[in-house]
Amino acid sequence: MIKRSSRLLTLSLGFLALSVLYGNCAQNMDTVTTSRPSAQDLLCDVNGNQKVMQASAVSDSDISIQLTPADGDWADTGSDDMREDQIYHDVLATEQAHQIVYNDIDSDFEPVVVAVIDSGVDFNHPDLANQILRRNGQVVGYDFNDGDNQPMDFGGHGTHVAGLIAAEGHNGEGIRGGAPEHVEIMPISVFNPAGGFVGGAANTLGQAVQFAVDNGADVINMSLGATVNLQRTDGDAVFGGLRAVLQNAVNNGIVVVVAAGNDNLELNDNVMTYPAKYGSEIDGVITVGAYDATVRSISPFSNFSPQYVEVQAPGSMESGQGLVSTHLNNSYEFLAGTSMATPLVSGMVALAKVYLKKNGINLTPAQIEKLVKDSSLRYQSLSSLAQEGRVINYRAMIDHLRRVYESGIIQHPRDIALSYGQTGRLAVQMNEFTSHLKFQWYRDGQILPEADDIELVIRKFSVDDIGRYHVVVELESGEKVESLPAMVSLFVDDGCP
Ligand SMILES: [Ca+2]
Ligand SMILES: [Ca+2]
Ligand SMILES: [Ca+2]
Repeated sequence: MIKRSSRLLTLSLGFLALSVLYGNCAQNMDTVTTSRPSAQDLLCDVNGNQKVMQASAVSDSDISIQLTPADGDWADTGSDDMREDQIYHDVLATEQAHQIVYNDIDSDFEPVVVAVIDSGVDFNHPDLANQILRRNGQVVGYDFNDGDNQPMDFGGHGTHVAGLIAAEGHNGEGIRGGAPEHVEIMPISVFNPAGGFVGGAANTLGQAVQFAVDNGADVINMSLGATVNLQRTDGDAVFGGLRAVLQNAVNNGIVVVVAAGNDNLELNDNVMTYPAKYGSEIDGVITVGAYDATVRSISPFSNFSPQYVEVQAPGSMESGQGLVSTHLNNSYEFLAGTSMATPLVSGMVALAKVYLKKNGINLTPAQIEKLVKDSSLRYQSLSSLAQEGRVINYRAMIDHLRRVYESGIIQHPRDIALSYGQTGRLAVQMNEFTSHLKFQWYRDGQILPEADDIELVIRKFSVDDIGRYHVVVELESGEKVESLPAMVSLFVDDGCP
């Protein structure tokens, strides 16, 4: 049965619970205004994203991003019958990333595990049942309310979040998640049926994160939090223990993705959301704000901060309408919130982890956070709302990962001109993910026997040194990468002053 509805959910379960606990401090804060991005926003994307996206602008109000359309199976929208309602996949170029990541992947690939710390997950939902982590037929998860290992959802929030991450793709049912294959959900329920945290929030969340660590999660999604008036409550005194728990998760190789909250407030010295605050303090914990993927401005409910919000992801469509995902009783609902933006980042991180695992590459959570940030688009108009106005994009992330990892060489040697007797240097710069390298330099195609370092130093330059140089780099995988050539020539003083 498919139920369609459309509504705005600006307060997610966890935020609602703690707003009550700490009082609503939103009353007299200024509301935020944003404008549409300028054409320049798109043209200034980082690190060659222009190769992926060509911005064309007629005017500031008429901007389109043109992407190479997906083809093959992943373009087949009919196989998930609500895919056409998932406009955010078009915005994020999700399926183009799927084509690259899922190409030539073994059917027995060991899945990447995303722990969803939330209201539980309906692990029998037809679009999720095959996407749940199970061992010996039992769901691997925990319910802190019942104290059992059956974290069945009662409110729908966690089920919605889980679907955005990993709803099954191409199964003739419903939607598809950001990482719809080879990713499994570990449901952990931390709420009571009234929507409050079980026990003390910091304590329960700490135990939930530890459960995820102990049971082999690769990613943790926390679409929850507490917004605290810092004038009245010392937030770090309440949640500081959670900071250590998150750091421990990162030390165990887990990327943690956290929602910025739905109070429409600027996070600063007066008001702060936890655990969102710890994103800016820990490399490997990522704090996510919501933007409206249709009009490319902040979602009307999202918290914002150029310091504490690290990236933005779609949290609403068309000025506040929700994103469609799985819900209770085999249904689908449209919900909006930073709770929805966060799992789109978790799904992207999970997809990156699938790609990395498939290729035998091991990145730390800090490196993955850097990848997410470096590959983000940057909208000038969002720069006061999130660090550098960053907005995630799946295709750009995978392209960035491939470019940085697979080429090996980030910077090729440059032409130099030397005077007689002078010393000169040629060098390549390798990406940070490549290790155990061998280098061999060549001049005019002839091997230079002792030039086997990342840098080639030419001492006491003479005419014999003139030529066309390149280096061959042998990667850990055994693959060899050849640099572009650089010319070494004689510097001629033309006599000018
Ligand atoms: Ca239960
Ligand atoms: Ca589906
Ligand atoms: Ca961070």
